[in-house]
Amino acid sequence: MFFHVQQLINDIEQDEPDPGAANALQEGLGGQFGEMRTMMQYLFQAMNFRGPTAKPYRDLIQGIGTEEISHVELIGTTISRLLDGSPRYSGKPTDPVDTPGSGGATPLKIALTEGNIHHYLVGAQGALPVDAAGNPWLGSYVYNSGNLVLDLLYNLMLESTGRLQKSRIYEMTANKTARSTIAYLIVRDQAHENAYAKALETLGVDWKKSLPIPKTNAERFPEVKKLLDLGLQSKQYSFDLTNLSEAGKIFQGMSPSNDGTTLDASEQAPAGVPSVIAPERYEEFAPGADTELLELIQATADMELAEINAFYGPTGAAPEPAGASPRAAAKPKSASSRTKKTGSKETGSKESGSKETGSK
Ligand code: MN3
Repeated sequence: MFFHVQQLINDIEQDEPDPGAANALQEGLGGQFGEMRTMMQYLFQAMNFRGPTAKPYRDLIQGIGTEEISHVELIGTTISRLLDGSPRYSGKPTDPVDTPGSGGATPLKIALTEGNIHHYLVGAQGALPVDAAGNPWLGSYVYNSGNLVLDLLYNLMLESTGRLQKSRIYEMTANKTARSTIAYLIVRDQAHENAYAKALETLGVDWKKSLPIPKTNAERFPEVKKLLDLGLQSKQYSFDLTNLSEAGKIFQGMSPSNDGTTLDASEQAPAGVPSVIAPERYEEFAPGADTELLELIQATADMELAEINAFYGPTGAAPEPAGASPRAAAKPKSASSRTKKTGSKETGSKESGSKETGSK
């Protein structure tokens, strides 16, 4: 089962709205080689996995699949941020998106000329499960043959293509909001390339000099360089609260990327950053609350909440999983200190306040 932490896996930098960049990022979310596919492909491969002795490979795929859920969340949130407020954007007069109908009778006029009209017409300045050409995400993208070597080969191809496309998107936009997320995903794609390449190495493949794909650590992208200096291309997290993952048996030793680094699977999860709720957008009727509804919403927000004992891990005495090793003793690694900090009330109201008054 899955838990959710009210944090984003990486920080999204603040910058101007940019509907064109938002649409380019849709390929990284709902495209054939996007985050929705990596998430679904690895989760299906993990669910359908066969061969109990191959558990380390299942755990590796499962752990990466779990990370991909957070990548979907990160890139989707980034697209929303790039779109949010773009119709009434009034920043630099030279900016090409500075042609809103703000204050006039057509506040959503921007939808006719910038990016994807569905971002304004179907959604309310938010991400959609489609690619950059508007094609809906397809379940048939998911590859799961049940043959371990074939599945690992496809996964390596998927990460490499994702990384190639993100490197191209990086070169399409200088927007800091877009680039902060693209850079992070380029580096994490490389970590996952390393993971699948290493898994194939254990099965007899010798990569020699083919990796990474594309054949660069992308250090010439400054945002990527920063993350490489932190070694993020050589880490894989377990995302495992039960301490049962054996993925570290595979993700260790020298990196197949030939960058002189050692693979490290010792961390449960990255620290993450607080997530905030986007402000209301009146021109989209979102969330569309009038005075009466707002009073009811406020009344709910003001209600007393039962105290939940918040910590990372299952609450009750969990049944021992079949075939579990003695390591199975569930031991949540992080305690309550982290979960309580980001109250939704607090961050929600702060965000809508600051955005609406237009600090731009
Ligand atoms: Mn990913």
